[in-house]
Amino acid sequence: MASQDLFGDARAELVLGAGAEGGPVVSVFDGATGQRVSQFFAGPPTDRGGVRVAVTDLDGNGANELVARAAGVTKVYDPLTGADRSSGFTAAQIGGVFVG
Ligand SMILES: [Ca+2]
Ligand SMILES: [Ca+2]
Repeated sequence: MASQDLFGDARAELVLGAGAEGGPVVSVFDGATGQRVSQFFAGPPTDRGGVRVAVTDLDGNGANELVARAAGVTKVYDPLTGADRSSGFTAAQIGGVFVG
Protein backbone atom coordinates (compact mmCIF):
# COMPACT_ATOMS: atom_id res chain seq x y z
CA MET A 1 0.00 0.00 0.00
CA ALA A 2 1.19 3.50 -0.75
CA SER A 3 -0.32 6.91 -0.15
CA GLN A 4 0.99 9.96 -1.98
CA ASP A 5 -0.44 12.53 -4.36
CA LEU A 6 -0.45 11.25 -7.94
CA PHE A 7 -2.53 13.90 -9.67
CA GLY A 8 -1.06 17.12 -8.33
CA ASP A 9 -4.03 18.29 -6.26
CA ALA A 10 -2.16 17.95 -2.94
CA ARG A 11 -4.45 15.18 -1.70
CA ALA A 12 -2.86 11.76 -1.34
CA GLU A 13 -4.19 8.95 -3.47
CA LEU A 14 -4.45 5.48 -1.95
CA VAL A 15 -2.69 2.80 -3.99
CA LEU A 16 -3.37 -0.80 -3.07
CA GLY A 17 -1.60 -3.91 -4.29
CA ALA A 18 -2.90 -7.42 -3.86
CA GLY A 19 -1.02 -9.49 -1.28
CA ALA A 20 0.82 -12.76 -1.72
CA GLU A 21 -1.37 -15.46 -3.30
CA GLY A 22 -3.30 -12.75 -5.12
CA GLY A 23 -2.89 -11.70 -8.72
CA PRO A 24 -0.82 -8.58 -9.40
CA VAL A 25 -3.79 -6.21 -9.23
CA VAL A 26 -3.16 -2.54 -8.44
CA SER A 27 -6.07 -0.31 -7.41
CA VAL A 28 -5.85 3.49 -7.24
CA PHE A 29 -8.33 5.55 -5.20
CA ASP A 30 -8.63 9.33 -5.52
CA GLY A 31 -7.76 11.00 -2.24
CA ALA A 32 -10.27 13.80 -2.74
CA THR A 33 -13.35 11.75 -3.63
CA GLY A 34 -12.53 8.25 -2.41
CA GLN A 35 -13.56 6.94 -5.83
CA ARG A 36 -11.55 4.20 -7.46
CA VAL A 37 -9.97 5.81 -10.48
CA SER A 38 -8.24 2.78 -11.94
CA GLN A 39 -7.47 -0.89 -11.49
CA PHE A 40 -4.99 -2.82 -13.56
CA PHE A 41 -2.60 -5.75 -13.65
CA ALA A 42 1.02 -4.84 -12.92
CA GLY A 43 2.30 -8.17 -14.16
CA PRO A 44 1.10 -11.47 -15.58
CA PRO A 45 -2.58 -11.86 -14.56
CA THR A 46 -1.97 -15.53 -13.77
CA ASP A 47 0.89 -14.78 -11.36
CA ARG A 48 -0.02 -15.41 -7.71
CA GLY A 49 2.85 -13.64 -5.99
CA GLY A 50 0.92 -10.45 -5.30
CA VAL A 51 2.27 -6.98 -6.06
CA ARG A 52 4.13 -4.34 -4.06
CA VAL A 53 3.51 -0.69 -4.78
CA ALA A 54 5.24 2.61 -4.12
CA VAL A 55 4.57 6.21 -5.07
CA THR A 56 7.60 8.41 -5.49
CA ASP A 57 9.05 11.11 -7.70
CA LEU A 58 11.54 9.02 -9.66
CA ASP A 59 12.89 11.75 -11.91
CA GLY A 60 12.63 14.72 -9.57
CA ASN A 61 10.23 16.69 -11.76
CA GLY A 62 7.81 17.34 -8.90
CA ALA A 63 5.22 14.80 -10.08
CA ASN A 64 4.99 11.41 -8.41
CA GLU A 65 5.18 8.15 -10.29
CA LEU A 66 3.43 4.89 -9.47
CA VAL A 67 5.96 2.06 -9.13
CA ALA A 68 4.93 -1.58 -8.80
CA ARG A 69 6.89 -4.79 -8.38
CA ALA A 70 5.31 -8.08 -9.40
CA ALA A 71 6.76 -11.41 -10.53
CA GLY A 72 10.23 -10.09 -9.71
CA VAL A 73 9.99 -7.12 -12.07
CA THR A 74 9.71 -3.45 -11.07
CA LYS A 75 7.95 -1.10 -13.49
CA VAL A 76 6.47 2.39 -13.64
CA TYR A 77 2.78 2.73 -14.47
CA ASP A 78 0.41 5.48 -15.46
CA PRO A 79 -1.93 5.64 -12.42
CA LEU A 80 -5.00 6.34 -14.55
CA THR A 81 -4.59 3.90 -17.41
CA GLY A 82 -2.18 1.31 -16.05
CA ALA A 83 -0.01 1.85 -19.10
CA ASP A 84 3.63 0.80 -18.70
CA ARG A 85 5.68 4.01 -18.56
CA SER A 86 8.96 2.35 -17.60
CA SER A 87 10.65 3.34 -20.85
CA GLY A 88 10.60 6.96 -19.68
CA PHE A 89 12.95 6.16 -16.79
CA THR A 90 16.41 4.73 -16.47
CA ALA A 91 17.06 1.37 -14.88
CA ALA A 92 18.99 3.18 -12.15
CA GLN A 93 16.00 5.39 -11.35
CA ILE A 94 13.64 2.43 -11.16
CA GLY A 95 16.08 0.10 -9.42
CA GLY A 96 16.74 2.63 -6.67
CA VAL A 97 13.17 2.60 -5.44
CA PHE A 98 12.29 0.60 -2.39
CA VAL A 99 8.97 -1.00 -3.21
CA GLY A 100 7.64 -2.29 0.09
CA1 LIG B 1 -4.38 13.65 -5.46
CA1 LIG C 1 8.29 12.41 -11.57
